[in-house]
Amino acid sequence: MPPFPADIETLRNRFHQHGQSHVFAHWNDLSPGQKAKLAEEAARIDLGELDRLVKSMVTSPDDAPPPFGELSPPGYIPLPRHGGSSEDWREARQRGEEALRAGKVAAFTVAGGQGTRLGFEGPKGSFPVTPVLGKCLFQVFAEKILVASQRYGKIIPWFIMTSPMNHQATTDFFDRHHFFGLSQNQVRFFPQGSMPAVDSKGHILMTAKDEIALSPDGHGGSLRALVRSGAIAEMEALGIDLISYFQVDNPMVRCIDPAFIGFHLLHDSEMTSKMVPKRSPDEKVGVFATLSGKLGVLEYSDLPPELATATDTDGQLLYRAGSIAIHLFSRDFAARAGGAETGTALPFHLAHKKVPHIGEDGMLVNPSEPNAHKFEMFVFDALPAAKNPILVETLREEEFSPVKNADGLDSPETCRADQLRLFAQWILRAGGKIPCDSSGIPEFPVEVSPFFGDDSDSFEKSWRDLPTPPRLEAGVVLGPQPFSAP
Ligand code: UD2
Repeated sequence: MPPFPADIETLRNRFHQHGQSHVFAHWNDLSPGQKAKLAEEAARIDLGELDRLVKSMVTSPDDAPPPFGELSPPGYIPLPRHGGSSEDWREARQRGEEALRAGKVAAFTVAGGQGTRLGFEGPKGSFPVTPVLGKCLFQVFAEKILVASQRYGKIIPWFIMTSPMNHQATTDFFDRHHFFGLSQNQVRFFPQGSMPAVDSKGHILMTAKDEIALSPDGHGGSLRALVRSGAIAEMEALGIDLISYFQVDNPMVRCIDPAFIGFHLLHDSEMTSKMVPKRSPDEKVGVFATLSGKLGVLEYSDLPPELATATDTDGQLLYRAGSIAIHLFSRDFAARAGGAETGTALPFHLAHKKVPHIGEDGMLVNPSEPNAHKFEMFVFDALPAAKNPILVETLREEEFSPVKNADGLDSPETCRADQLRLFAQWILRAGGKIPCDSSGIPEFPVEVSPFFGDDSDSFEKSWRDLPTPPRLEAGVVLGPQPFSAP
């Protein structure tokens, strides 16, 4: 509960002691409702943490430490078609299936981002993505999780991290759509933390007299939010040992992947990540690298160009292991990295952004240049602390096509094309016929429901079970549609 009105003096004093009293500069002009709102926002800020971050990163940053120590390309488990052992993949799959049948796995989606680049009002998970029915991202994940729950005979709980800014809108959306066929208690929502934006002197920016410039604390905030929200404790009570982590922006992700889970278990790993070979040196994904002996991720902007373009003897990019933000966490490790015992374990990164704010006179200033520092944690920074972290290859065309931008790369249009290509591939591999252009996109849109197939093998099985091959034409949807698209 917000500390208003009883504790308001204590709260204001605290802000005063930390040199942030301007947050309450317009207090006397505010209505009771506005006062309550501001007090509630202010009470959420950890001023001690903010002081430390401002000092070390904004006002007197340490003499730039080298961004990384000794760097080398990491090993990974390749797919059988790229030289991996089919026997190892089979064994991993079986091991993962055992864990699923034993009810050890939960799905976890980070959906707290603001989706600014897409320019979509509302939680990003409510964005329509599938090529015929226009199902939204949340519905796609819900159906995949439902299919996996049925396949392995165990309810797979789904944890969804929202942010304070979109929490209510997200839970309302699920309510309106009857949880897309999942049972309501299979899904848990919790908001991540937020951080205030500060100016170059470390002063908290205000977007209005009653509003602090807050933004979510990054997807790395998911680990501490898992701990602080009680989600980790709940998982423990449910007997969940493994957390299958993915971002809300990628409808092609295998939310539940037995081989991925199996490799994690077989290697006694605490954190396992998927990689795809980078498309080109300048593709905007982080790369996995061994940094001073530890596996980690370097953001694309931090990889020096000479390393980004370096090739090995086969002519492949040396640093090709692109991070597509799909990870598997052991629950105990997530609890540790989320700071259950030691406080925040992940470092913060600084972003320099334009943030509209009010001046001393209370008038809104729209900056033309970046004026604000924002603090964010990245979930992949947990990797170096994990025991036996490993990388497992996956195919981009099967598992990665995020919706990030309104147009161009990683947009609704590219994501639609990638889904269509994958559906056409499944149809062709199963022996069906569908005319496609030279890039593999079918000449008319079709859609495959996860209930019919969520990968090539399950698709082929359903296809074979059909009494007669279906007539494929524009707008055909293969599989039952128990829930209408929002
Ligand atoms: C991220 C990775 C990039 C690559 C790419 C794959 C970083 C810094 N970069 O790029 O290397 O793996 O994804 O798609 O991570 N989110 C929250 N809370 C937040 C911030 C983000 O839940 O406070 C979620 C957001 O809803 C989305 C995901 O995290 O699902 C990705 O966030 P992003 O769009 O900021 O990451 P991006 O595209 O820069």
